[in-house]
Amino acid sequence: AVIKPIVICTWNFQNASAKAWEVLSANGSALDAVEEGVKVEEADTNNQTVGVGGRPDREGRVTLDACIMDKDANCGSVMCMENIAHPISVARKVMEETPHVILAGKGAELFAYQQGFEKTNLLTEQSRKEWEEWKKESKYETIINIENHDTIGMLAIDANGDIAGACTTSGMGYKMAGRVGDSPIIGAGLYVDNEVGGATATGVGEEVVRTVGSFLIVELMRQGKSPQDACEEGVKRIMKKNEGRKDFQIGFIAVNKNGETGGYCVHPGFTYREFSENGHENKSVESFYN
Ligand code: SD4
Repeated sequence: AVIKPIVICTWNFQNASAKAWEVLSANGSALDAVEEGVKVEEADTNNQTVGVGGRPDREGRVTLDACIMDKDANCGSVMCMENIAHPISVARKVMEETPHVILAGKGAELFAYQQGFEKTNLLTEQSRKEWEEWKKESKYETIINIENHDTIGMLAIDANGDIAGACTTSGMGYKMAGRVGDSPIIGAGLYVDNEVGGATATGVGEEVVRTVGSFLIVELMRQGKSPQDACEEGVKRIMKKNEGRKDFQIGFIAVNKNGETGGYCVHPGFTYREFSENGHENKSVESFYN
């Protein structure tokens, strides 16, 4: 089969997918493409769900989660890390420079400094003000699709046909201190198997962790399901454990080895961005509820 590079990412992250496509079309690796791609969103201070500018936890601290996975099933992850602007790059360093897969909290931050990352204030004026406002009532609830973005999860296939993925988030706004979602957990927020394909998730992480969602979707593709059918089954598996519950959103996207893609979500509103030689498109996704 002819190999056609492709990149997809959760939500309509146009700049991030364009950056990844730039890397892929210059014959770069899928691994470089997903790292460079999601870094665009980590750096964007207007995006309050990823990287710098992300919403803080209840104590006012911005704590970031990210993971990355390559074609050889190497993976790296940082969770609950403060003061570092590009958690995805630290996750890649964990993968490449340590004997470990996950570094958490202060240990992850210390490792980042040792690798030459600079201390950065992640709390923007905007996010600080909104947190002050939130504190007045301290009412915690998850809100569906409020901004039409959330975690960025990205999957790419390069000119060699190799697959890599990355996932990065500031997690739920006003989460409890120390809370970790699905995004830095290999198998939950992201999974790549170079023989089969990859999957990644956005939305309420607790629900994705319960079913090890991304791993499930890749395994379903291994058994012969299309990326679309596998994503649908992934969401249905979650909804089976949450009968009647409507108060959370989850979106999955997936790509298989042939470059076919798919996505599915709980509530309408989730989209994914696809970039290939056929151009780019913001794809709307069917949902469990309508
Ligand atoms: C998480 N999937 O931490 C991420 C993003 C999120 O509401 O904040 N969801 O669960």
